Amino acid sequence: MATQLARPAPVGDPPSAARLTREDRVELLRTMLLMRGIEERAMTLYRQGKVPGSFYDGFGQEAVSAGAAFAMAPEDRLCVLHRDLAAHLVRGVEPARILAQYMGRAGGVTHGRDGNVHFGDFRLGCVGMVSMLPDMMLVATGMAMAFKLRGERRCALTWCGDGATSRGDWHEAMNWAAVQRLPVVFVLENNQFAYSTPLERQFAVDPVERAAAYGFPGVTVDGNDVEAVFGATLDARERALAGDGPTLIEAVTMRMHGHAAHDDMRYVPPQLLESWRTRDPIELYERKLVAHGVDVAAVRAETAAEIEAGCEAALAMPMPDPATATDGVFCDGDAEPLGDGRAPWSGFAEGRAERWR
Ligand SMILES: Cc1ncc(C[n+]2csc(CCOP(=O)(O)OP(=O)(O)O)c2C)c(N)n1
Ligand SMILES: [Mg+2]
Repeated sequence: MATQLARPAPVGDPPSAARLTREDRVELLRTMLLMRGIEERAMTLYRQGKVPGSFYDGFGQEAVSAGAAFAMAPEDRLCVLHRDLAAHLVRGVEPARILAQYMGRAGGVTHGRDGNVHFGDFRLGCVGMVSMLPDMMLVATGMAMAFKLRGERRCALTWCGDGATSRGDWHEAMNWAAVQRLPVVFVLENNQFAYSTPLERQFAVDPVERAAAYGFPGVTVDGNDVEAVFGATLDARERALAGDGPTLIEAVTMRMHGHAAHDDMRYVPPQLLESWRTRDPIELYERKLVAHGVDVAAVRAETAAEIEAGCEAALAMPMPDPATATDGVFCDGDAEPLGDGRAPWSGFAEGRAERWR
């Protein structure tokens, strides 16, 4: 059974999730709905031949990127992976720019330099994804090292897959972060598979246990419970900023689609998919918010309209001019210093991040 190695998730809200306001909760739901809707729309565009290459999505894993990104402050830095679209949305990347990115259009985040999931708007604090896995573990650790050396009170976060944990560089990052007590959070997105390889063919112990061997805490959360992911990340960030070093958070979830658009995932046992289908992170959260009196149908309608408008805008964007192919690829003159990553919509500016610290 592929889930054998995954520990049971703790029951109930983490205490820190109690700090979420009703507006925060609606924002979390909105972000997950946007991620799902954008990826569904992009899959259709892919099938229409408008998305070059392949297409990767995080269907069923929306809570992992939404919850973790939501716990981070504007000055923090996020290394966003291929199933973590909600993190870009939390930081304020608009649907039109994301859909344009997938289609390789001039208005995409990389202006057509990469028509795929390897992107990040550094002005919003998202580091463009390095495709070699798990190199973002090292990028996040390096950034955390820089923050510590400069005495800056900020934190780096990276997601990584279960497959990534078997690579040597994953262990190097874990070790160095621990030795230096770096302000970094590692979110292990345990989605039961690395391409077609199930967990029990990847490792003999749950990788969250490895954190203890390196000398820092590893915690397991229900990766389909957005507030559980949020709470664990918030705690890990507080630990990091207190100088107590890294945390490994294992978010247990399920990759509900194939590895990418071309993969029919016939290797996934149907009953495994069925059992996870009843635990869809968006449906679970909608049920919770209905109990809080939120008009969930209205939030759904708003996000659907936002995605449609974004898609129309992206489809109207031109392809990049080939003459500009190397523009922005190499650094001209001095490197632009990173700003504070403030996302205008996010409410960080209204002191929400202050409350969470
Ligand atoms: C070093 C390296 N080898 C192979 C790949 C191709 N590849 C991309 S995603 C992936 C599966 C990774 O599995 P996991 O880490 O569990 O992440 P998931 O896709 O399940 O989110 C592979 C093999 C890669 N990007 N980098
Ligand atoms: Mg995986």
